[in-house]
Amino acid sequence: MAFRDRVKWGLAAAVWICGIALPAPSRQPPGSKEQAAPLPLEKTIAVAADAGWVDTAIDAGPGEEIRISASGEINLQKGNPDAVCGPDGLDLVTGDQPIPNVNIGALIGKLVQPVARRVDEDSGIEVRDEIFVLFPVGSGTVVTPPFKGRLYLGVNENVLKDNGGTYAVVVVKRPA
Ligand SMILES: [Ca+2]
Repeated sequence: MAFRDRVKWGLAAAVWICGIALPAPSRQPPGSKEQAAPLPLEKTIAVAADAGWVDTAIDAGPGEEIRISASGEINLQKGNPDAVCGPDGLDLVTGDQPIPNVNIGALIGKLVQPVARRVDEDSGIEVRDEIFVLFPVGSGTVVTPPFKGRLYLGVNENVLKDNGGTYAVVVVKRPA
């Protein structure tokens, strides 16, 4: 258990290091004091259709605004040309997807705030208690987080392992 935890933290640290190492666009000349407000954070994230929830490594909370736009095409059932869709999903609502009233295959988001971690005494499995909110994204949306949390992105479908393709998603976070 302890080793697994260390590995997880190690991966998380590596992601942050990559994020810092990326060249950041400089939009103001050195020494300029006109733009004191923090620059918006912008990130491009690949959401593979078979990946489940993808951690954007973006934390946000009240007072901030998250703009999300998406493009690309996925297949909800490899080999079936009728199951190809874009970020708005297929024009089909089955009621058996993470957000029941949103098109199957659409890009969706989840804001997660961890509450506690505990180990189940019987199974030995680590259980994470969390509060979260799901919201539709589609090809684009603007979200004002109701609480502080981590942003995840995924596909509005429950059977993911037969999926193919990837959505390209751009997330911009700035003060609301
Ligand atoms: Ca599927």
